[in-house]
Amino acid sequence: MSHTVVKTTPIDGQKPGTSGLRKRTAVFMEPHFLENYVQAIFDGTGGVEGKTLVVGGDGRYFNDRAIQVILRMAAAGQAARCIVGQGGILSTPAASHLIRKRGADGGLILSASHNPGGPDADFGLKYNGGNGGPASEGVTGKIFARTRDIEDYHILEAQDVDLGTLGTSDLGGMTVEIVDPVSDYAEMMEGLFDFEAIAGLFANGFTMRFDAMHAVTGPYAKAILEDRLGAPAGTVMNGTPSPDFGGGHPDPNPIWAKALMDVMYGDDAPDFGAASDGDGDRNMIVGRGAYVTPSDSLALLAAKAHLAPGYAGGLAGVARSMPTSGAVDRVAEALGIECFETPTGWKFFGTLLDAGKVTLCGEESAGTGSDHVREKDGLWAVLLWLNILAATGQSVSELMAELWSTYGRCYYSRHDYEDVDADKAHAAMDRVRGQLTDLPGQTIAGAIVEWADEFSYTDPVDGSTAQAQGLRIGFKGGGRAVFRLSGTGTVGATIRLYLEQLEIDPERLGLTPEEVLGPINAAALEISNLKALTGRNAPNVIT
Ligand code: VG1
Ligand code: CO
Repeated sequence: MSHTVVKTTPIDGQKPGTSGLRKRTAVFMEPHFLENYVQAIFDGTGGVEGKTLVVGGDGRYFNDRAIQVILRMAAAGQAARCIVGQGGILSTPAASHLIRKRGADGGLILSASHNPGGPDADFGLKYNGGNGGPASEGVTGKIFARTRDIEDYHILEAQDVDLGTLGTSDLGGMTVEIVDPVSDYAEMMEGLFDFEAIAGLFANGFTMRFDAMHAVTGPYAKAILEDRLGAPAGTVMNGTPSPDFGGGHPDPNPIWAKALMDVMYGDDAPDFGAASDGDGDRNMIVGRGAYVTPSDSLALLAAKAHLAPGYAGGLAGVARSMPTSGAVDRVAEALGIECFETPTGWKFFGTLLDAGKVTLCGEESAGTGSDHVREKDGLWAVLLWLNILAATGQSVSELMAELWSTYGRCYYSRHDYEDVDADKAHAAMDRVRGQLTDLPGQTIAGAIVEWADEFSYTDPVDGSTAQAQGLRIGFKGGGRAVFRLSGTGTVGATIRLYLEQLEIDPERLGLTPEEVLGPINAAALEISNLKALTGRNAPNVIT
């Protein structure tokens, strides 16, 4: 086997501060592109010589080919060992767990998360550090810098590794270890939750549907829900990972998981429904005829986590991303624990989790997790919900009604304006930014602005800072609108408008989000002049 040094030129790498690189699959498949990025990751993290890496992905198109390249490059870089999920499969939370459990130096996770997959869709690659979490801003900065001055990459010339057979083999002096992607993860879940109580639910006729959306959680959900917990076969739908996710969009929200929503709002709806995304880190929770917003789910889990054995000692603290609603803040206050507000993106939770300051954290984008790994974890959230349902004997609707009557209800909605021309998107943001100091005190479309600012963050653990993390407008009466540009899109710019309104009046707990959020949406649109500036009359996706 010979080791080749290939001359190459810089690529259009990841944006600094984002965890990983997402591009069109065709771009990743261009000659040398993937190789350049992998070399940039290796160089940006100080080389791989003697290191142990975890490698796996969500099974999307090009997953297997890319893993072969990564293995040959890791061997050329003299890595000691690569631990690879069988068939190239590892969900993001399972990869995070494996890095931690095996004491690996880091991991490469192949996924574009909830973005569609296939030759004409998206591919992605991200690097997680030794704590199992997304690379810090410092590390992503070094990787990005390398993508800009890269001159060559190193690769071994070798036959493909058999990814389908468990066990170890040698690749140019590096050990390749193929492991079952599910078993370690399932074992960890069994340690956190009362599997007997959850199995008891199913044994007594409790019904559930889990929509794996043709993505990576299928094998995990079948192994845990059906095989270990005894849920009847068919509980897991769309459970076989497919390279293009069955032609769908593996984003667990009421729009893209419509098949599940139809079941949950139809006749004979099961007791409980859930879905997960492409790489298994997001979750959607829905009761019979009762969709739970991710912000409310985080609040409910914070209020009831102590009912699960893994959290019986209570929570050290909680954290939410800035655009996530304040529902969890109210629970934290009642529990007498601290609630941290971080910028969007899981990496900001990492330092808080590592320092033991928080136990639970979450984002409005359907990500919830805890200190058991350093990524958000879709199935974990589903199992914690099941544990709570089993322990309380209440239904999803009853639990939500109780949450709202105790803490008030944070009506919430996110409006996404996708694939907007980048200049136009920035113009709309600039227009809002330019008014921040003048807005307080003004009445706009009938809503009175109380405060407005641009969110910046100083990490309470390591003192690092993050600027320009979203434009916020607070209204009299507990309303809030936030404007943010997405960092994960692959085409054009996506403007996210996050709307929230707290209601504590018992008479106003059963309204629709549209009724309640209409006034602040109108005010936000007037302030930004979004429609005129972007030429968009309505958001593409409302969640
Ligand atoms: C989106 C979400 C954010 C999430 C990120 C990664 O980012 O808003 O909350 O952390 O995706 O999720 P953005 O920049 O597009 O708003 V996933 O499931 O890709 O790992
Ligand atoms: Co994801």
